[in-house]
Amino acid sequence: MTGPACTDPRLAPPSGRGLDGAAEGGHRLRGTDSIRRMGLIERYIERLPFAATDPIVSLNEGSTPLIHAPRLSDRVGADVYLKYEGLNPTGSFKDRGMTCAVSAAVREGAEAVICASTGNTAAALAAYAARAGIRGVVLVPDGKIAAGKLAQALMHGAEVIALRGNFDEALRLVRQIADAHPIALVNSVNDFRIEGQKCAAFEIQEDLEGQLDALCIPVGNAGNITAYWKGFRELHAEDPSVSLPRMVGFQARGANPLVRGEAVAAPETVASAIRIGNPARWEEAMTAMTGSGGSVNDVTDEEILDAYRFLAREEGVFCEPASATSVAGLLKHGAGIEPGSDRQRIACVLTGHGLKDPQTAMDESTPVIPCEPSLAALEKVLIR
Ligand code: AN7
Repeated sequence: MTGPACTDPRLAPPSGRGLDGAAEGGHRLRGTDSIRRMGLIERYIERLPFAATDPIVSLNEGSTPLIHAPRLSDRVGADVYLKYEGLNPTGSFKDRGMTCAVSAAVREGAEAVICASTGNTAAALAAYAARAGIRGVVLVPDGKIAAGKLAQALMHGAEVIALRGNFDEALRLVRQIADAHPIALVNSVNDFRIEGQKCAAFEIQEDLEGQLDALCIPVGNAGNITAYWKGFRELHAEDPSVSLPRMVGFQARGANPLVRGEAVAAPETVASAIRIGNPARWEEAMTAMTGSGGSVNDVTDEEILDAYRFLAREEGVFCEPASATSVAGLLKHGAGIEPGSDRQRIACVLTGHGLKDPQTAMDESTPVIPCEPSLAALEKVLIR
């Protein structure tokens, strides 16, 4: 596919050069095709349950950057990278699973999709349902989802139902309604979600040439850790020289069923995205962690917020509180590095963008500085 040709004379630069501004024999901008971000299914179609002729619902998700974090690396004594999933189209990793789940639903003739959500799945569902031209319905815990996520779900035209209950209750209800009515369930209990999300493991191993030692990841409903582990295992099965990293999961202290070994009836945490007490992929998450030599631990809200501020202020990377759980956990518990081993490579998954939750960001920051419009007033506040 090539970009549209520029035929509109109003867009032509005055010198009579082309839009790329190149003089005869001079530098020419490359075609947009060569740098275009390919959609996830298109990029990994050979590893996904789709055929080239299938209807694909995509917003060019995936291919997110793996950013080296020098200050975090210093603190940990390893090479730490941030998988910045906030740069997906709706600002979270959920887009990877949603392109697959909605494409499959459309292939099967679905006219509506539904999910329960702590916010990000709702935003992703809403966008992909809009793109597909089908009905989108989301059940969210009333008053417990971040403002950005609610704005997205509403703006994309989903029907947003605020449940007077928590995520676990919402998930139970959507499972029942999808069993009884022709509406496709696209929570991560849907295997297409896992298929899409496993591709993030491929991207990391491509970027690190197959030499990742540990993956630190927040765990809520436990779909993502399940997906990464599947992705890593598939690569390793094809080529044993590609490492099988330790899967190191972290939960918030107030929503830590995997750490306790029992469901949490009334989960509570500032990291609203992972305010989940009874994860759907519980067994698979435990298999990922134990099978890889990893572990599961928890961190307090204060530790999460410390990591959240640290990432923004010292690494220049703004993620939402739930995402900072991976870094808070790494700082507190480590990632299973043996003393005396070679310098390790660790990736922390930053699952969602900081702009998702503006309220927490402002609560955790110093206030703005008021100033009258004069030089003297500006000097007074700036020059110390
Ligand atoms: C930013 O949107 O469950 O362990 O309904 O939004 O795969 O559940 C969100 C989960 C981590 C946990 N970080 O991933 C939902 C939802 C962010 C998230 C998780 C979520 P899973």
